[in-house]
Amino acid sequence: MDSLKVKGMNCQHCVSSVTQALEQIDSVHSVTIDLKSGLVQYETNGDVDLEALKAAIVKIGFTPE
Ligand SMILES: [Cu+2]
Repeated sequence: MDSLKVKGMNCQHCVSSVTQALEQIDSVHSVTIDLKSGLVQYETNGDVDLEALKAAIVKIGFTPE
């Protein structure tokens, strides 16, 4: 289980958007997000480029830390 913090999520729609954006990346699955803390947890199968993950989040308008 890996995690990162994301800023800018303020409702369940934001959570769904970020979840979907991450799940579209090959090898990322089981995305769990705590809205209050902005903590995004996820499982990966093998190598995932953290920068690609962050880019997917930025692309939909949120800010990874
Ligand atoms: Cu929202």
